[in-house]
Amino acid sequence: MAQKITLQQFESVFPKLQEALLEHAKKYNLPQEQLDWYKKSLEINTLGGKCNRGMSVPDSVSLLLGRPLTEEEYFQSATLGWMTELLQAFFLVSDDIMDSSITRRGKPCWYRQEGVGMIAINDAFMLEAAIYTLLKKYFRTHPAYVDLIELFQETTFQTEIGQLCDLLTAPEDVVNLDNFSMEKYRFIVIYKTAYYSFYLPVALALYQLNIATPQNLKSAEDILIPLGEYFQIQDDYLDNFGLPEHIGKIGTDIMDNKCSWLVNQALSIVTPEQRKVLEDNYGHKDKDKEAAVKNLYNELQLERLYQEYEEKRVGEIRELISKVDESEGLKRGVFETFLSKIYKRSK
Ligand code: DMA
Ligand code: MG
Ligand code: MG
Ligand code: MG
Repeated sequence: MAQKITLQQFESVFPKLQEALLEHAKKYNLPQEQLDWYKKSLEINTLGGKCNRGMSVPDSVSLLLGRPLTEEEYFQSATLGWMTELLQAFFLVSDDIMDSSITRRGKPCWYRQEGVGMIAINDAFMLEAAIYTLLKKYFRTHPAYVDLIELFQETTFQTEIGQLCDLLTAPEDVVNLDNFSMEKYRFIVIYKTAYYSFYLPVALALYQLNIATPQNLKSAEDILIPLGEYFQIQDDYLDNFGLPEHIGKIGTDIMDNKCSWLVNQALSIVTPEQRKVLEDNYGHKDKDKEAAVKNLYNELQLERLYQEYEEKRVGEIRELISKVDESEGLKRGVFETFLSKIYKRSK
């Protein structure tokens, strides 16, 4: 039987990795002040989240093996898990600057913390670099070392093209609702979220066990990308309908002129008068205009529309999971676990 790890077990690996990263920086005689800064950035930006992505690496490895992990297997998979959390930290620090966000994980965004400001840009780069420092230290002799490096690099690029499309579709001060479409939306969310959040952890698990093949990677991708798309639709829904106390962040999509799932749904059902409300109020850094859009979303009953969508989509994903060919080394449980962690989430 596979064994699920707890957040506490997962977090207990972090200090060792942090120590390895600081030791690496010390080799360059980095002065104490900068070492302390790096340590603090690693802690604040990498810890304090749900760790769904990171923990899914050891969980997937255990499910694939069908038994609890040995200490060595656990350490390796948790280390790969923490690398996905570092990648996420790198994306979130930069995403919050680009989205002018206010809070993250219930605290001010890193770039808004005292004395940080645009130093956060360099901190983001250092969080990314930490992935490769750890890969080299712990996986240099692993048969899949090159595959692991390439996977992190490719996933990073995929996320960056998703972010590029997200940002270019949401220009500041030029609101053109004709720019939005569900087709563009799908591209944005598949690249900015689905690859790094869903495909990456499972691909890492397959590589760790040396059982990755073009076939099983493709089968995993075929389910994990729709799962990731559903996850980002939840994120967009929660941006407006979620509680900041639950999601740890304050929604900014309306003011940021984002090509969000909600605005696309609204556009598909509005009357000409309601469309005018969107045209006049969407995409401005103005609380009253934001409130007007929120009122319209309520009038259009987008909350109900989302709940209907969720039921339909989850049914389709369950169907996909039921068809997984386990003879390729995959296990349905890997995908079921992902789905059960996010179904009807409120945070
Ligand atoms: C998430 O987009 C994508 C990345 C790569 C962080 P988002 O801006 O909707 O995320 P959040 O709502 O967490 O700021
Ligand atoms: Mg954001
Ligand atoms: Mg963003
Ligand atoms: Mg969001």
